[in-house]
Amino acid sequence: MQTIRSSEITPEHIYVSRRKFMSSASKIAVGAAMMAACSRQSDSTDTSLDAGNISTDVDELGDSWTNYTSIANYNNFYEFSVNKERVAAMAQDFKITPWEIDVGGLVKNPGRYQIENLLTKFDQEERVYRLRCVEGWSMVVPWMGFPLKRLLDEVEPTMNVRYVRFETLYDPVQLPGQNDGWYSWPYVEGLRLDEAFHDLTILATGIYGRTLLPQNGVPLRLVVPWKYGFKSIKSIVRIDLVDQQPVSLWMKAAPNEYGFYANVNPNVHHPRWSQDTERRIGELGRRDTLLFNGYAEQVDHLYSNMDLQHNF
Ligand SMILES: Nc1nc2c(c(=O)[nH]1)N[C@H]1C(S)=C(S)[C@@H](COP(=O)(O)O)O[C@H]1N2
Ligand SMILES: [Mo]
Repeated sequence: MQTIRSSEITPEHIYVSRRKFMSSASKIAVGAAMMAACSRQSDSTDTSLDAGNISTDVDELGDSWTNYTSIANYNNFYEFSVNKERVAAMAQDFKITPWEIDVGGLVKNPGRYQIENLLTKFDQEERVYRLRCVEGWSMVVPWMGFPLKRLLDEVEPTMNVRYVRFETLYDPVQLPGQNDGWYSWPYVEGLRLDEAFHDLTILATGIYGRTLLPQNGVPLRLVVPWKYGFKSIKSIVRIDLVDQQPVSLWMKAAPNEYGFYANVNPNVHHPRWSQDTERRIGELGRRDTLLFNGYAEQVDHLYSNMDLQHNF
């Protein structure tokens, strides 16, 4: 990580909301974590044993926030590299200005949004969520962002809408992984409309009160905390409201391994490995994986009439 004064890289709106956020009870914890994050010039790839780990705050289950260095250096972003520990370095020069997001499809008010306008239009709030990768590791991430439903309300979905489809930037010059013919680019993901409108579903714009780093999906990425991490598509340029279930990049790559729903579920195993347990980054050993990643109370009503073995 480069040492840059955060005031140089943080747009004003996030800086302001961070100040608001830092005047809360977690002021000291966040301050300490940010100082740790900013002072450490680390290219360390060892994310499991970090002597400088300052996770002084916890989520609603009492789990410590994953340290900023790990969140910033252990990434899945195949457009840059399939090697998690190389993504951060490869993404450093990712150019995102200007960045526009088209929101359209079966809507009354399709729109093209400049990222700056989205950031000022919607209050940015902090959401601390567990992120569970389908590969069997997890983190606790203090995101900044806003509920996806705010944006969807703006464009006014029509009666026929049943799903939302998301697309990452397609730019094989900047995103060299997109020259890999194994996958069908650009990265595409989808949600059912009720999942998209759920309050837990956010568009994230920051982490630890700071702007997102390129490797985390700058300037805008989806976060759906009860689903496997691959649903949380990065660097979004298009959002369409549609009537057909979208086919994601992962469904195309391996339909028997990656389903549309991708809910975190220890009772439904990946064909090649168990989903019973996970490795929490920064901890030794493994811990049990929770149904819907620990958000069952909030989301199980969405799936009450569904066979989750079949709709995996
Ligand atoms: N566009 C895009 N989005 C993506 C990915 C990707 O390769 N490309 N990887 C996904 C996977 S598998 C995970 S686990 C999370 C990782 O997010 P993080 O690197 O911010 O922790 O991003 C998801 N979003
Ligand atoms: Mo993942």
